[in-house]
Amino acid sequence: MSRYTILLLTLTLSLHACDSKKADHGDHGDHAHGNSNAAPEGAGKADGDKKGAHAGHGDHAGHGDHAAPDPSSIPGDQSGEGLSKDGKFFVTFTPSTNPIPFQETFALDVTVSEPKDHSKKMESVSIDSVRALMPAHKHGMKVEPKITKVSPGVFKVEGMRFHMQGAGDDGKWVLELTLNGGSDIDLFTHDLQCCR
Ligand SMILES: [Cu+2]
Repeated sequence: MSRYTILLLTLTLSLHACDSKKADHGDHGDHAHGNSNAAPEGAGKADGDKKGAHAGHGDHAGHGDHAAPDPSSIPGDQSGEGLSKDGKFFVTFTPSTNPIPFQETFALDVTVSEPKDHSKKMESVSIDSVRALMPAHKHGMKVEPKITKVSPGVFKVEGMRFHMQGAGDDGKWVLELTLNGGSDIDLFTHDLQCCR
């Protein structure tokens, strides 16, 4: 049996093992398959795949150990606020379903204000992108949120969905907004724990 076959078998077993888990692992399965198909030649590539498969398996194992976090570890109110990284903007956000539901689509109401006067909304600012990343697993969401400007400084971000959860850092998502004030671009990030 070639090493490649063994790798495939290992992947298949891993994926099967994960079928019984509560979390939605479709993305990991796809990745594993894509990698295998894309690298039919060379042990070097196979090593890369193996590494990737291991990382993936780590995620799955983690979920098996603690698929659902202790609900009391998730705040009842997951709205947040703070300055962007370079202090150019002050952001507040509130999830439409609060706390954020697991594997369900939700929206965010976002307000962008003057950094020195939070009661004053930013007149000319746009949100250029919204992402949410899971640092422990090095992936983002499987959906592309839609950003709508409601009024100056006020936005609705629809189509957010957290497809994985976990305890502690394993279940941490980082919300990331790219704010564009014309002459200033700045990032706003905020940790969100998933999910009750
Ligand atoms: Cu994840």
